[in-house]
Order: sequence, then structure tokens, then C-alpha cells
Amino acid sequence: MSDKHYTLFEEQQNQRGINLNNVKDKLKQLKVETPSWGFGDSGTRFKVFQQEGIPRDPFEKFEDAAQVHRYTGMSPSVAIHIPWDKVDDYSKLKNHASSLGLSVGAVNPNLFQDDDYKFGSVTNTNPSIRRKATDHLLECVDIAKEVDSDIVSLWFADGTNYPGQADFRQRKHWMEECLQEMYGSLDDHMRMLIEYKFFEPAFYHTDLPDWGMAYNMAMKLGPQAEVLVDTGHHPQATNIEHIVAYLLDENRLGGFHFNSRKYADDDLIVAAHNPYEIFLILHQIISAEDGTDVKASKNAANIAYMLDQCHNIEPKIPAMIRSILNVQSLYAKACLINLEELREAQKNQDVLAAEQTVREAYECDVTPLLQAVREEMGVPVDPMKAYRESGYGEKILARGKGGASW
Ligand code: AFD
Ligand code: MN
Ligand code: MN
Repeated sequence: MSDKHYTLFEEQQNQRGINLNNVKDKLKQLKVETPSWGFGDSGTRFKVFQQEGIPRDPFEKFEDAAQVHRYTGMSPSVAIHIPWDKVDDYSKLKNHASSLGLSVGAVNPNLFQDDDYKFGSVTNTNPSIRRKATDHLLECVDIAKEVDSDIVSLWFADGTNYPGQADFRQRKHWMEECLQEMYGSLDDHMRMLIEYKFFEPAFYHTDLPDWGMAYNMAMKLGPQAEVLVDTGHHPQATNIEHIVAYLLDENRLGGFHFNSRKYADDDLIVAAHNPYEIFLILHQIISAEDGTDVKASKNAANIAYMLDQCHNIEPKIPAMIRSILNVQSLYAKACLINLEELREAQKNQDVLAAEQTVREAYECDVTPLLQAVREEMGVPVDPMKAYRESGYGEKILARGKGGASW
């Protein structure tokens, strides 16, 4: 049955000038990291709904994350957040991860939950609080070294609520100073990703509100600093794919935090809203990878894809599987854009043909392709169903309520 569908699909794609073997290879290489905090209890400022079966410690978070990888074959690493995932012995965590077929991914410092950080962390007017924040950054670099991770991923809640509350330029200098010190502690192969967000928790100004300021910071720090794009961190109607193309061209696109939003930083299942946006972002990456600009192509091949989601009302593990599959399916569609045809249409200034070339790929049903790829990867053709039927979701209920939360 699925063979017949695949053969038909292959014929159609051949006619469109697409070589499916290349597409399959790309799909097999696509990996998306899951966030440890996405397995813990979470909520909004109004309420955290506790779920039964939530992991009670970082080790159990990795066990749940292993389920996502087991059914998708696509998420072999897990990002950690410190101190949420603080343990006495990080080599134990690393070994636990590898016994589950996983590795520890990006290390995320937490500079927003300590009382000291009420008026900022690396931008605080109090030098001893800036020292404390910098020490935490250095601690996270050390943890990354211990767990063999080459990424430290930075997000700052620093900002102000009222005009006149603080001196923007002064804070900029302080942030630069702290990040310089952290940069100096990186090993050569390590990368430091700088995430931006235009508001929340601060409502008047955020110290790193947009990609331009994050990019400028990365440029000042050096080649091991790159920009991280969290899809939920932009004002409405921002053209994220353009930002992505620009950063690729500047060779500073470090990674993604995928998630979906309707209004603000909603952290919903990626592509639950506006899947076309994710498709267009992935298209920019594939187009750079396939293009003649060697540096952009290298950058495109070296992006850290991660999820940054908090599933407040739905069960965590299947929500994570759903998210990974959504990225996979949109990536598959983006691979089906005939880039030669597109470049030809662009050269000829044929607006309708160019738009059609992009949209027609999006409209393809990629189910037979994904099923074939999963079969070849040795994972279930229907990962959601296989997880549901595995009984793991029921088994973990024995953990009870009151697991880890942020
Ligand atoms: C924030 C940022 C950042 C941070 C996370 C913490 O997206 O990635 O680490 O949420 O929950 O909004
Ligand atoms: Mn994020
Ligand atoms: Mn966010």
C-alpha cells in the first residue's frame, strides 16, 4: 500500500524535477533538540496546571525526552537549563543521557529567577549582582565542557518597565563587559548563541530586543558568538524568513528555538499556527545550503535546531513528538521547492511563476515521503500512534503529581 503511494509520489516529483534521494538524505540528517523544561510542569502567570507523571528530576526528563527520539529518530539531544537541571555530578547526567541514546545539548543559564535579578542581571546597576550573573554564565560554560556540549545559549530577561528607569547605554556597556568575559572562557569549538526578544517580562524596553542588536553583540564578541532566532520573539507581522536569510548571508545564524504563537511568546506546538511561516524559514535555509555562497551554505549546514515550548494543558511527550513531526513535514515540503526553477523565475522577474514554485511545494502531500523515510530510518511510520500504544504515558503516571516545574 505505502509502496504504491510512494512510487506514485516519486513519479510526480520526478516530473517536477525533484530528486527524492537527495530529499530523503536531507530528511534523515534533520535533527531537532528538545528542551528539558518542556517536559516539566509549566503554565502562565495565572496558573501552573500540574500534570500526573511529570519527571521529578533531570534524569527523568531525559527518560521522557528519549521517548521523543525513539519514535521520531530526530531528537538525539536535550537542552538543559541551569539551575532547573542542576545536579551534583554532571558526568552522571551525561552518562545517563548516553545510556538512553541521547546527548546533552545546549546549556541555558537562568538569569531571571533569582530575587537579585529583579532590576536586571548583567545590566544591573549593582556591580556585585553583575558579578554574580557573570559567574553563573561562566559556570554554564564549565557545565557545557563537562557534559561535552559545544553550545551555551543565552536569553536575558533584562529590561525596564518605565521611561527613565535606567540608562540604556550604560546597560549596553555592562552587558557587553559580562559577555566579553564569558566569551573568553569558551573553548575553540564552542559556540555562544544570543537570543533576542522584544518584550516580556519587561514591558518598556528589553536590553536585547531584536536580531540587529543581538547580531551587533555577536559581531563585537567574535566568530564564536551567533544569533539565535526564537520564532515567538518578534512583533506581529515580522518577516522572520528575511531575518534568517540575512543572518545566513552574514554567517551568524546560530540556531532556532521553534515554537508557535498567535499573539506573543505563546510557546505553543510549532506550526500549530501559521505553518507557512516555518516552511518559508526552512526554505531560506535549504536555499542557502544549496547555493553557490560557500560560507552561507556552511552556516546553513551548521544550525542548531531546537524547540522552546511549554505545553501547559496538553500531555508533554506527545506534544513534543507532534512538534518534531511538524518540523519534519514542513522541512520535507521546503525540500520540494524546485530551486532552479525558482531562480529562473526570479531572473526573469516572473512574479507569478516564482510565487507558484514556492507555494506548489507547500501544497504537496508529503505523507508517502515521510513514511518511506521513517521506514528507512527504522522508526515507526506513525510515531504518534506508536507512542500512544507503547503504554509509556500510562507507566509514568506512577510518578504522581508535583514533578519538576520552572
Ligand atoms: C524564554 C526564552 C528563552 C528562555 C526560556 C525560559 O525563549 O529561551 O530560556 O523562555 O523558559 O522566553
Ligand atoms: Mn527561546
Ligand atoms: Mn520564549
